[in-house]
Amino acid sequence: MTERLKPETPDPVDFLAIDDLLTGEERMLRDTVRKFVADKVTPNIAEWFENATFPAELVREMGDLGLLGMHLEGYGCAGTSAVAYGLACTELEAGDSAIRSFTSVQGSLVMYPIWEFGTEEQKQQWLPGMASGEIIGCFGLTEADSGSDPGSMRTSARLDGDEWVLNGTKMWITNGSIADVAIIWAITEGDIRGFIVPTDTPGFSANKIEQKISLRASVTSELVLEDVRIPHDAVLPNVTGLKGPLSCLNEARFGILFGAVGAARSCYESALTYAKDREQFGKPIAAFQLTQRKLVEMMIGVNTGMLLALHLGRKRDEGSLSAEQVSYGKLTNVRMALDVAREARSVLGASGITLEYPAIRHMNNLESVYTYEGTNEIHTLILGQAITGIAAFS
Ligand code: TGC
Ligand code: FAD
Repeated sequence: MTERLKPETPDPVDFLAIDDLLTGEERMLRDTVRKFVADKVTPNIAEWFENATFPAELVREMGDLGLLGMHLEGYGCAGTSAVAYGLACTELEAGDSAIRSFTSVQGSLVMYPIWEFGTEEQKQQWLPGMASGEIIGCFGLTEADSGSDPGSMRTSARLDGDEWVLNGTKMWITNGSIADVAIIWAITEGDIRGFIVPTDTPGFSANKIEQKISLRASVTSELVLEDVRIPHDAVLPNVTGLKGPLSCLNEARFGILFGAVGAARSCYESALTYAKDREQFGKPIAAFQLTQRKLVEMMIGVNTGMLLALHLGRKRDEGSLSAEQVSYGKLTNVRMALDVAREARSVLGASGITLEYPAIRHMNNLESVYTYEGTNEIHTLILGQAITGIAAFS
């Protein structure tokens, strides 16, 4: 312990110098995505949010940047590390949770099951077009009466000659009304199976859910399947049971635990800048102890959230990450991000209720992120089961 401490004050945002823990390649990718968000998302996101518009024109660009299915190998996918995928999610969600959501659904919930559980023909047919952004996918697991408990789903699939016939309704489906293809999870004789359903198949329809106050720049839909007939080889052959969709959720939850840090960082940066500029009682509001406490709590949240994400990402890259540890990250970082967003909103005062600043938009978005991909309560119970050995879901 003879080394002296560094005399420089740490960076106000990357206070723990977590950047130093990234490789040059990881920093380069992160900076590329950060620039994409700064150029294409940030200038327009308030308008998209206000008008409830998803920027479909960005999908091809995300494909060109290699962001779609980026952690998968082959079939036109970039084949990056898990950490690189996570860092991209952080930057995309700093722009808006809707943009990260799109990427999660496309890569982790639609491309991943085809890549992991599909035949070679299915991979060749769907993955390259999805990686480039020509084909958009959605993931139908949740139903109106089966949210946290997807095992109670009622959507059914039965074999009729050499065709599957699907019936049922899926609810709250991201990308539903803009998707070219849907992964539909349905009950067959006794077990849950996954099906690749082109959305122009007769009997398939999607209804956009209106009047959302959260994730307004993302499309969320109800999917209706009425005697939808698809070929017998449209089933994902290499998985049966709930572990099929739950394996996909592990992938997407991993992206979220990184993504939430981006939303939190955006809120913190905005509050910090504002607090240094805004004067009341003759001095910047950043000079008040109560404001400094808020800023410090936000900074700690962002930095510890990033450290946690990076730790879990490194574990994933070395093959030692468990699903329960993903739950730990999703629960902790989304809760942190929501706290940071609410605190940032308060620092911004009245200005904080407008879309001129990002805090209230992130705050509203994060209410969805808190609920989807396993609610805060479900992840608490997953952790409870992990430490006690007792399942308390029902
Ligand atoms: P349980 O009996 O515990 O397990 C059934 C089978 O699944 C296996 N399993 C897993 N496999 C892989 N990964 C995991 N994380 C797994 N968890 C469990 C398990 O081993 C078992 O396998 P087997 O071979 O014995 O059959 O299942 P359960 O019915 O008691 O439910 C457990 C529970 C509650 C944790 C699970 O159902 C759950 O996670 N519920 C939350 C549902 C959820 O997260 N839905 C998300 C829908 S998609 C979405 O929200 C997209 S948002 C997209 C965006 O815009 O970003
Ligand atoms: P419920 O399961 O009804 O839960 C309501 C409340 O009860 C929650 O607080 C919950 O934590 C609590 N609760 C439930 N069970 C328990 C328990 N055992 N113990 C204690 N508390 C419990 N789904 C998809 O399949 N694909 C998608 O693309 C998709 N995108 C989405 C996009 C958005 C914007 C939103 C909001 C949702 C999306 N979902 C999607 C659905 C999402 O996964 C579900 O909303 C989520 O799983 C929770 O289900 P639920 O809303 O039915 O709530």
